[in-house]
Amino acid sequence: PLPSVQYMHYGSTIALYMTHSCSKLLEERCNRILRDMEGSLTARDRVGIQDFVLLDAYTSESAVLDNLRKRFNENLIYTYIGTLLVSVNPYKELGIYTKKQMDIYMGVNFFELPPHIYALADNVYRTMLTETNNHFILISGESGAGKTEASKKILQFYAVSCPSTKLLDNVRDRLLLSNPVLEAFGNAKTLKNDNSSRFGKYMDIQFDHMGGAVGGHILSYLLEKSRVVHQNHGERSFHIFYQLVEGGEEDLLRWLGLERNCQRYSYLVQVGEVGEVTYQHYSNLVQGECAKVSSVNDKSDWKTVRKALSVIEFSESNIESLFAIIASVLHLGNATFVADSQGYVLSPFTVDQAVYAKDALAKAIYGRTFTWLVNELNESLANKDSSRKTVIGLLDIYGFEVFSVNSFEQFCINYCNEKLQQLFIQLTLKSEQEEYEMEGIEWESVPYFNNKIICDLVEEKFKGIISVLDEECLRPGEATDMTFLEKLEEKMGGHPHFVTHKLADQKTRKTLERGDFRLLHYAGEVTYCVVGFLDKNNDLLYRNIKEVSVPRVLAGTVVARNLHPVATQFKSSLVGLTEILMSKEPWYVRCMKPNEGKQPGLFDDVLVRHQVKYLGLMEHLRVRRAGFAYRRRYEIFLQRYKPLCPDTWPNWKGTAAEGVECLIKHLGYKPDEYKMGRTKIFIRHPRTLFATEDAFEVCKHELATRIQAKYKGY
Ligand code: AD9
Ligand code: MG
Repeated sequence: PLPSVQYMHYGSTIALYMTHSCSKLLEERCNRILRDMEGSLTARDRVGIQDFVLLDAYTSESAVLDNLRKRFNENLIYTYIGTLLVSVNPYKELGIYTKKQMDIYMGVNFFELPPHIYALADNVYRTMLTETNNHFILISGESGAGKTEASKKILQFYAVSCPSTKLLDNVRDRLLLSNPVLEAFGNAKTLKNDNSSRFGKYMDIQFDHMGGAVGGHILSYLLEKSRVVHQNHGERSFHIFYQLVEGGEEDLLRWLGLERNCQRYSYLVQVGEVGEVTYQHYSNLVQGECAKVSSVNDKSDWKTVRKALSVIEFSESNIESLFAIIASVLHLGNATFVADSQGYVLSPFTVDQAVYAKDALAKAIYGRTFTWLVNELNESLANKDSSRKTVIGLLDIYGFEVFSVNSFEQFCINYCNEKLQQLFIQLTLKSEQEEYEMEGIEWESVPYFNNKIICDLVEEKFKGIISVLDEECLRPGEATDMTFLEKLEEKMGGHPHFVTHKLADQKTRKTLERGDFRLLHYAGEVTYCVVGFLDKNNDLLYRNIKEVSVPRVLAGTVVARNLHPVATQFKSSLVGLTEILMSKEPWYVRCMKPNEGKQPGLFDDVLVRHQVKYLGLMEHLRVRRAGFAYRRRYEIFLQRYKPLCPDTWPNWKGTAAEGVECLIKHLGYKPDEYKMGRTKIFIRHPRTLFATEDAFEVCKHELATRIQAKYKGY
């Protein structure tokens, strides 16, 4: 028979004991774990504890911080809070993502090995298979904390660990290669991160009932298009432009009329700061330096992207068109306008209007190309077979960010993070505690900061900042960014999370300009400069550019009214996303940044403490510690485990709750290990459930042996 391995947490020490006799292999496995654990016990002072739930001083922020620091200094970047994974960006290669590591984590109980992103990925995968339901992994943290890397590690783990056939390998390659393509077109160097996601990404990986990855689907959220025509000092445009110029083959560049020199393209050369109206700058070619990024190799990335596009089966003609479009954006950026009616195309625009129209066109072209690209990827990842599938969704969005000047883009990005924090709160702190209440489980509630107040401030119908912005956008010619700000002051004055120069007290006023508004986000204060808000929310193209089929440029600067302002569209897409997520089982990865300098080995206490605070880790820990790791409806629990007790097997006549009561009595659950709710059983520690699962495995095994013996000789 199979052995049962149980782990007991006595306070913070871990003991392991075995019941049943073991096979050699399992004995070795157990001994290895024992050795590791003994080692980790003596080394505890040095390497900290791998699950915060086991921390003696679990209510102390300093103790949590100490534990994180200890582990970080030992290159142990992962720590659990129950099944939630905390990850601290090491900013260096750790050699912990090898095939060998993947093998170690495959199919092993979650708490048996040191915390790892692979352990989480494996646990989600196996839960999906046993429970045949859908899951999602919410990866959050501020810009540069390691979300995108985490999502790639998870995808790679599935690619290696899932069953393999020729057909499935094809899907696997496409899933993996969609990443470099999307990153090339949707990521860029910012001051926070050399490979910063400038769009939100939600990716479903679809599995068949055998656990094979059979398809995928990507949803993308609000790409930061303005980056195409303007980047802040020290930042870059999307990677693909540099990849093409630096890495593109001679023939290709000749065909596209491009020179191998980023400096020749005004869209790739930094100009001004956000908020400055610098249209005239664009007309002067070659401004300043084009940001070179030491951690990014455009040439080799070009090769990867080029190859990926072929594997994903983009046709050669589509690939050519794609690069022609990218080149056309660069060429467009170099177009200049002069106020002279002699020669030249005659246009009713002023120079500024012409430049504005040009930039709008460039942004529109790039934005639509990106949408097209995502559609093509989805086409290629689509699973044509209609059999029942379960999915694991990966959510990797742009993280919370604060720059010295923040604009409409940061407003949208930070609002998105606010929404995800709200989702996290709802799913963990709020619903968890409400469930105990509903189930009649005695519970001392844990207070937490609910950021709903900030979400409402931004998105509330008729009242929120987005509504005010939309209203102003409906008054072209009259409304300006400043009238927008005044309206905000009128409506939001007195709100505890909103302040402007006019509304502020004397001390705060000194830190604000007249054109600023400041939001107190859950993750910290951000001061937004209103310049450009109306314009970016409208995202208008001059109508005559939209209708380029009209042969002549028509007189007048009529603009098409945008019936779907950007922020409102974004808001609805986030509502849609929340609905998608709410229908699935959640798992969390909370990523943290150890320092602002992208430095390995540097643990900035103040910075990390701040993240521990706003990520709600302390509250989560308290709820976890006091709460129950596992809960199941009586019917489901009984159905699965009833073979373990002669009284419940094969059929139980009474209510499901009574059946469960009888079953767990037989299994010897101690009173403090579980609680019976109105409709569910709550189990405090995973180990209790593991023991039951192990017993179930033994039982299945015995049953199979008996059946085999019975039919021997038939
Ligand atoms: V943003 O919100 O998209 O701006 P992310 O996605 O949170 O941000 P990202 O995953 O891109 O951050 O990580 C930033 C950089 O940190 C990476 O480019 C790596 O250089 C580095 N990083 C992150 N995670 C790891 C890791 N597990 N091991 C080594 C890492 N380096
Ligand atoms: Mg990212």
